[in-house]
Amino acid sequence: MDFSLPSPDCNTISKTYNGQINSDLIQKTNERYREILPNLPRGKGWMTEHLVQYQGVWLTPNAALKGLMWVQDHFKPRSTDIFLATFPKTGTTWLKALTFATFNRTRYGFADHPLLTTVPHRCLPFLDACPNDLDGFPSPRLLSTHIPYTLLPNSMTVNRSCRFVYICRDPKDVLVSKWLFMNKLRPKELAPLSLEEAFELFCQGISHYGPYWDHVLGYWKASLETPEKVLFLKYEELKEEPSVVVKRLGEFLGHPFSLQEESEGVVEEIVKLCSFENLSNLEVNKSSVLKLSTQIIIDNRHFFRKGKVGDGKSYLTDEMIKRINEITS
Ligand code: PAP
Repeated sequence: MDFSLPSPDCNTISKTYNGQINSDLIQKTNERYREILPNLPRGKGWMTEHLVQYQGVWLTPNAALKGLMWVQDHFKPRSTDIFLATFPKTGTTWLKALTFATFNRTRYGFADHPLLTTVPHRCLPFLDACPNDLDGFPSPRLLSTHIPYTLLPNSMTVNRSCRFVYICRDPKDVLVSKWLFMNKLRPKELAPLSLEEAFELFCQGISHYGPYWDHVLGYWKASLETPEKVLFLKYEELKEEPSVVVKRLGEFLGHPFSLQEESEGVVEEIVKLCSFENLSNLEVNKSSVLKLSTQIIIDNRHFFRKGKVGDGKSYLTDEMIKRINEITS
């Protein structure tokens, strides 16, 4: 299996998909993008100068907006597709590792597992980056997305063809994790974002794929309506009882753990393999980089900071905590 992310450069929407998209259609999406961009509401960006608001969600004007339009216009889901859906900084890296390891557990041994030498982000292609070679992936495909449930095309949701694993996290921890991460990636020519600014933006919903609360609610409602299609997980529960959650994940993915696997400790092996302590100390995650596009290259180590529950509170004032809790309740 090829673990490399399929050419995710979104600078132009120029990729063909499954050989089914003709250039006229791509051209139309490009034209629509150029037409709408100047008129979209703008907000201050975290990693880029601005974010733009499109269909109620805040996106980077280049990669994320083009990615969403590409998905809405051109993505051809398969009924067997399984998506790992997340809001950034809620546990994507961890859940990618757990999902990949659970799904492929009969394929790879733990001693020479691909996750020992591959950053989890490379194991699940990122849909929003307009991958153009997904047809090479055998079914069922494991993919990832940050797109809010309500903005996904009907072919993925209304017809209920795809399955989604979603993870949410305490917004205080998401905000702080995101603020620290984004400032590391923020171009030198832009002044660092202060915590106060980041807090205001986050509360107003102006953050990648935000508002955060709308993102969570979209998947939460879908999980209530069709629990067999949307598995809704919490970072905090995963920290508390990883084995219980991994077993639920196995069932949802259609690969429940057998009694024999349980007695042989396979669940615990997966939890250990994907633990923060293990992943963050691997050479690949300490010293390699993830190239998301020609402009965006991220040190893998930035995906692993503390991996704790409640760390956000130590950065925020009492007033900030109160306000964010009020929005959440
Ligand atoms: P992404 O959106 O950039 O992919 P994502 O993986 O969703 O980021 O979130 C990163 C957070 O998950 C970090 O949290 P922190 O800043 O509060 O520390 C990161 O440390 C945490 N994380 C990464 N891997 C793991 C893991 N194996 N177990 C627990 N937490 C993890």
